[in-house]
Amino acid sequence: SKPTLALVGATGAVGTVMREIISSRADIYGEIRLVASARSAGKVLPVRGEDVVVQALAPEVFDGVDIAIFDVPDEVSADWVPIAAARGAIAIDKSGTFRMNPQVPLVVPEVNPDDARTRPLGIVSTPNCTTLSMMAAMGALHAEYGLRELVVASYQAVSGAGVAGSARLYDEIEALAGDRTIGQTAGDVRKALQNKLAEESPFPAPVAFNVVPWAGSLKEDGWASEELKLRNESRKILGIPDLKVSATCVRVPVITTHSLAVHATFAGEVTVADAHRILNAAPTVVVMDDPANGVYPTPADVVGTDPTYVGRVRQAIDFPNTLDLFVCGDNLRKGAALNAAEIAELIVATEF
Ligand code: 11C
Repeated sequence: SKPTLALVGATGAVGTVMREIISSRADIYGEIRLVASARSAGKVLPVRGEDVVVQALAPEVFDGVDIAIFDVPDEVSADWVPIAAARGAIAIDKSGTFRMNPQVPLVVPEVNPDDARTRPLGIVSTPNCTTLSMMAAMGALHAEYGLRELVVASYQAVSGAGVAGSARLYDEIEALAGDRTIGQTAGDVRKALQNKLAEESPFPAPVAFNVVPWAGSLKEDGWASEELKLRNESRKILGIPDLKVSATCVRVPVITTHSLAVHATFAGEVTVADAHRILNAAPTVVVMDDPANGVYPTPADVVGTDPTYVGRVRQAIDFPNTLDLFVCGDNLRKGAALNAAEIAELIVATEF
């Protein structure tokens, strides 16, 4: 019989996209349960064209569940993912809680599908959306060239911070719209927002008319958690424990779709033509790279779609083994819901 699926965090930014994705892909599930915090319990939400009543998170909701996809804050996953696994569900977790646990595989189906088979804790983790946004492309290039170093700058969309992140950018733009004097004096955007918006921002600085060199929480030596996740998760997914990685994560006024400027160094010399060939052969990567005709990926042009887009591929002038490229990926789709759905599909196809 078809497996029973539970979507935990069904009402959040990713949960909403998850319901859409599950509804539009092959119908491989029997029952689908929607689960959320007690606050959202009782809501009726559509999935696969049916209205489903959201259940409050409780141990019993996992009884009879084969696969539980979690998209909830780290601390909620820490408590509830083991409960789901103990009740017999295969838990696919989007939080940061278990990703670096050596007993938990961290899976991108295009890159390391076989890792999903070994799950001593009954848990599979899905990576951070910033890491994921470049992984299909980097995995393909690594398989051919042997990746040695990554230097990355991210341009992260506000929906990476959830529904509150998107709401904040819309609110800020609305609050500042029409004022053609704004953005010309130090601190004027911040001051105007303090006067006009009562709610506290999820971001440490204005994100409208601005870029913010910060994403995540403060870690040692001044690193932001997102920058360390990019390093640690890339190493684990690609299976290169000593991969050299350095990242700077930046929040930009984009609603959805993360972008990354990547400086990737390989074991030997690389060419743009060869990189195009490798990337074109990767089924989930789309190459948009014709700058003479204004063709390169931008978040506004690719948001809401599934592939990883790559453009601006250049052989670094002073580094013969290095490619510079620009990658865009929808942080709610491949960056989150889609990758989790693909892991579930992989497990169902091979084990059910
Ligand atoms: C952001 N990438 O854009 C983050 C959100 O480890 O899954 C996801 C954090 C994570 O803010």
